[in-house]
Amino acid sequence: MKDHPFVPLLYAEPSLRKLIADADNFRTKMKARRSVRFFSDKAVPRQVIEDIIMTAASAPSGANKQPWTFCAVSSKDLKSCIREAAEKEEYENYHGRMSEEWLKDLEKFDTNWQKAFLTEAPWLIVIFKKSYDLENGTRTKNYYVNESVGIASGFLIAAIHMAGLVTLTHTPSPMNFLQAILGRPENERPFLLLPVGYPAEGVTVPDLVRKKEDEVICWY
Ligand code: IYR
Repeated sequence: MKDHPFVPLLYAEPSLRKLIADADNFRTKMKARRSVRFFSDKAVPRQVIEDIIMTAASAPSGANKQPWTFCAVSSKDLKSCIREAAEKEEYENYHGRMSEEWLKDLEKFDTNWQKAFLTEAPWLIVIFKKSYDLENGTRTKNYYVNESVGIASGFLIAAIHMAGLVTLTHTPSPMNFLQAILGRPENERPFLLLPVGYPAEGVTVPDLVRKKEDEVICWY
């Protein structure tokens, strides 16, 4: 008799036909995902943001510690504070902290230090990673924190896309200001900042090429 209970897996085996069709359909849907830097200010219901976040929070994590907090920000004041602080850092990045090679690599995205999407998008989701947990003042360990939060971030981006919204993975650097502005505890460190909403009308995206099958897959 085990001390820790197991429950049956909720699983229905698809037919071979459905397996092939579903994998192909999902690939096609996900292929249409693009990072978007220009947002409409059209409102997105809080329930949709909650659903998207809870999809992310269903990700696997080291020892199931779920070492993440998702801050969902719709307050105009907080978004302005975040934009101001992010632009201050990005100004420094674009004017000396980033190497010539890095700036050259970014040319095709036409980015600069200005981050209007931080106030235009109806929601900002800020993902925090917990390098350790604090339970009643005592530190408890988390494991594979970067891997876990990275996987959850992927789930989040997929959920945003599948819901019909757009996002961008934004990483102003350094981004400790997010911890201060959002009043997060000392065990939480900012991981990613994602504006979420509808794309601005007529928005364009860079004409990027994704690697082909034989460039990313090695079959053995
Ligand atoms: N964080 C900066 C710079 C930047 C860096 C990378 I790597 C990108 O793929 C895009 C931008 C910015 O957000 O502009």
